[in-house]
Amino acid sequence: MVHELTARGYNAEQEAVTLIASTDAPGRALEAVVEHVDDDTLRITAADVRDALAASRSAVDGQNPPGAGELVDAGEEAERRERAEATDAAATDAEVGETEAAAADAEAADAESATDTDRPSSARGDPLVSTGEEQLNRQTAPEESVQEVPGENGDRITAGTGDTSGIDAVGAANSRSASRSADPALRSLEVEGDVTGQSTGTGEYGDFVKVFRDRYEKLSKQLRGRVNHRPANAIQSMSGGTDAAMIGLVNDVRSTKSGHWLVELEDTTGTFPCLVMKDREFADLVDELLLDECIAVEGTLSDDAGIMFVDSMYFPDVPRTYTPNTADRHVQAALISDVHVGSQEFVADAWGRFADWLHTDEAEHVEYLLIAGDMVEGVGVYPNQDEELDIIDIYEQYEAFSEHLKDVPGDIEILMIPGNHDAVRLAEPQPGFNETLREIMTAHDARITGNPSLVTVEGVKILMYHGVSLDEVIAELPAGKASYDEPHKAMYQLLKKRHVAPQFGGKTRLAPEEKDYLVMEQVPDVFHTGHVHKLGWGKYHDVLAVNSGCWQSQTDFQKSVNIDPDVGYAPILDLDTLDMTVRKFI
Ligand code: D5M
Ligand code: FE
Ligand code: ZN
Repeated sequence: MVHELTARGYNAEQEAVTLIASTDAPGRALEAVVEHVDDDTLRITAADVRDALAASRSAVDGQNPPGAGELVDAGEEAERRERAEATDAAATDAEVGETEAAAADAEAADAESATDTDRPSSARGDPLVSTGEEQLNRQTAPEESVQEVPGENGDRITAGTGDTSGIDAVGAANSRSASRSADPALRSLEVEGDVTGQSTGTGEYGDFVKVFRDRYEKLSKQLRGRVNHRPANAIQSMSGGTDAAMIGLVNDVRSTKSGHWLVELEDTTGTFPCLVMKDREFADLVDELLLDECIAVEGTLSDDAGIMFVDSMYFPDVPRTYTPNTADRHVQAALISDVHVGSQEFVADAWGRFADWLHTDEAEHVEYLLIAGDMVEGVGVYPNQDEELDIIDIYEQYEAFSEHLKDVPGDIEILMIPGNHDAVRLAEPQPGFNETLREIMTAHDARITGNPSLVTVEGVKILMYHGVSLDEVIAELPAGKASYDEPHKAMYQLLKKRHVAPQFGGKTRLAPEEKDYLVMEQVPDVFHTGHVHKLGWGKYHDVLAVNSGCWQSQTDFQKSVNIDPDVGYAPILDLDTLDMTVRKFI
């Protein structure tokens, strides 16, 4: 929205942006506003927007496109269910068939109710309009003051690395910020490695060959400088007792009768068996191996040249000397995931507090919101999931999600990738949402890219990946190396393997493409995942790994398997220092 306005040569008050974004057809509302303001206007104010919307109302009244009507209806319905107790005048005002013009009305009703002391605080998010002014009104109305809910707005956890024990809860000031003061022109956000629109795979055998060749190409390049490797077919014809090295994908890992490990490696020419003796100091690295990851080994061939005795093992890894990039100014990004709108367990009130906090002075440097998948609960994702659905229609779920997104200040840049609950193909890499879903979510102008995507925000490379493979890493590795309580350690493993989902054929479904989008060709500065619904962060060779928790309280399934989710946290990342603060909204 802000970009659209600047592209047309306008500056805008934050409230004006929020007002436009909160209408059901922001694109049209924006056009109406731009048409309405005087030619010499440079800065669009909230009053301009209200005038324009009111003026356009008479013009469009009675000739609403049916789509817009449905959208309002669904949004309102969702809102009603979530805030069943909210029955204020503005909400009932929002009848089916109203367009953005009606938003001005609802907004006006809202302004009137500022002095209405009976107004329930749950009316925070009017179905059509959630404005800065409304938030201001809340502050001035004593019965709705934040003191009623002490500490809930942005409790602060200081971020050490990897240690969530040092929780430091600090009450947050809650003053309103008029707008993000920084010049939007300072912002930059670029996306690489996004499969959206590039998918060519047909699932044929040849595609699988291609994608594994590409994986091998890219990852072996990382290892080539470290060993003097030979292809498998060359090693096969070497004489016994010679030194050898090979780079390959792990094809098989077996323990031998005497407790040693036989690791079979495969490259483009064949396979070769490599034996890791149980008493070698690196033998426990075998525990970390996942099938199809790429490693290098060095060793000596047996007398009959049929096997290699491994002396050292290498992973593509992040160089220990890696120095992360940082932004040139003090600016922050909120990293969240797993919103799960449409689930009965979606915590709408915590989300509301988070969105409210984003409007405060304290959050004035938060200029980006990055969401790592599972926007909605989806339909038919797991057996018996329907029993816990609040919204059963997938499109209505996205409409409701879109409504919640409108609570986020209009001048925050949003980027999101899909997860396994979202309505895109399950196999990874997952393309970004299709046109229909994008249409539903246009209100906030969010960038939508694939899972995974490498997002460079003001110079900081943030690898966003939903995280389905984390389940597998946690299942396969010993608890000390990866667990649900320390999801960032599972992320360290992926960084070490330089691949977001190494193991093929398990829980993680892979779609073969021309190239392997799941390889980390570049070292990210920040690795951001979700999926396991646990909060955890820490640094691996100076790369910050963050798993961002969720906005869904424990489901029946999670209860049955003892998953205790971390709900309602928002990790806030300083892009200039890569320090992180976690805020709690529950
Ligand atoms: O998954 C959230 C976490 O819970 C993730 O670690 C998978 C696990 N999970 C949740 N439901 C199931 C079922 N039914 N089977 C297996 N694993 C499950 P999310 O996909 O984000 O809901
Ligand atoms: Fe999830
Ligand atoms: Zn998930």
